[in-house]
Amino acid sequence: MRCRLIAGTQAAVLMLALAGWALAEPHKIIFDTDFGMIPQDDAYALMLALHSPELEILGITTVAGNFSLEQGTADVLRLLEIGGRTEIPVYRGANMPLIHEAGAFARKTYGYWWSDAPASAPWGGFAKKQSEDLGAVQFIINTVESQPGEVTIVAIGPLTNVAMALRHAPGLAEKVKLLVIMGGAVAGLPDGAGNMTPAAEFNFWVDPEAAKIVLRSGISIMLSPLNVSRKSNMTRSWFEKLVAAETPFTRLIRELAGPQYEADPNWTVHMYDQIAVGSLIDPSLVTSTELYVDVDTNHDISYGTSIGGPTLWPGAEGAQKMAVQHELDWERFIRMFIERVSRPIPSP
Ligand SMILES: [Ca+2]
Repeated sequence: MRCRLIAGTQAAVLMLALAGWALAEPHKIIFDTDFGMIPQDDAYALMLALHSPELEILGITTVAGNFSLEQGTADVLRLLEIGGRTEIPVYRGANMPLIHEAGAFARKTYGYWWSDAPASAPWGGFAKKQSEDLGAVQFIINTVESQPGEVTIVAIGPLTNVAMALRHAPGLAEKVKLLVIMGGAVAGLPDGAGNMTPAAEFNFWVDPEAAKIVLRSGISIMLSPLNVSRKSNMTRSWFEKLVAAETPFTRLIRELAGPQYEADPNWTVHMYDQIAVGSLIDPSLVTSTELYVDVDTNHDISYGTSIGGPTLWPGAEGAQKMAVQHELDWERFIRMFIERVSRPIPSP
């Protein structure tokens, strides 16, 4: 009996040691986001990141994209409050793309990146938590330079903040451990049509010049384009599993995303930023191909379009190779996502 107890204790100690080893080196990440409250994908992606011990969020940087900078910042502060994670600092970034000015098309189609309206109150009211005085670009520079080779940037909005950091701090690209980007659509792989124009994806289209600077910078990149997003399928059945538990996050999801499923039982949505975060947590969830990827910055019919190919082509000199995701183990991904997002949130 005593031997069994000792063996059991040793096994427990070994398991704890292994668990400790597995969690010993989480990815230190900067979470760069054009945030929007649920049902926006950035909010789901942040919930997943907050509940993943493989990731340590050093700070959140906001950028104009889905919504204005002010709205995105107000919403992300509120989500951190709901999630009981107000210790994570939030830094306000670029409120406009580098060059792209909003024309009539931008104003009547998807996205409020151009808006200068004051932020509306998030679900449950404005957070007590405030953003930091330091700007997002300086935070990115300071953080990467103080820990060279250790910081991963997860960029799930237009790449304006990252491009500005690279421009202001020569040599920064070599000090970033990894850059995970949700952006682009690659026509050379299946499911590569755009979602903003026939060929351009939203994040890259909002700030094509920034995307081109970042993609050509020499940073090690994992690209999560629309090709892989389109392998996801968030049906009502999965949604009901997601909101089955009772937590502050699932209550928020039920209230803000539930009506879409109630109005149409066949409603389904893709996941975008969630997959970028998930692929960092567990790279085996996605299949990638190494391609050169570049962005068209000519102000004409293909503005903001990303193009990928296995070898360089005329005009793409200076483009770099990166891992381009295109296949997804959807069922394994969504089961992980649901289990993590619906985990209990400790009371404050
Ligand atoms: Ca986003």
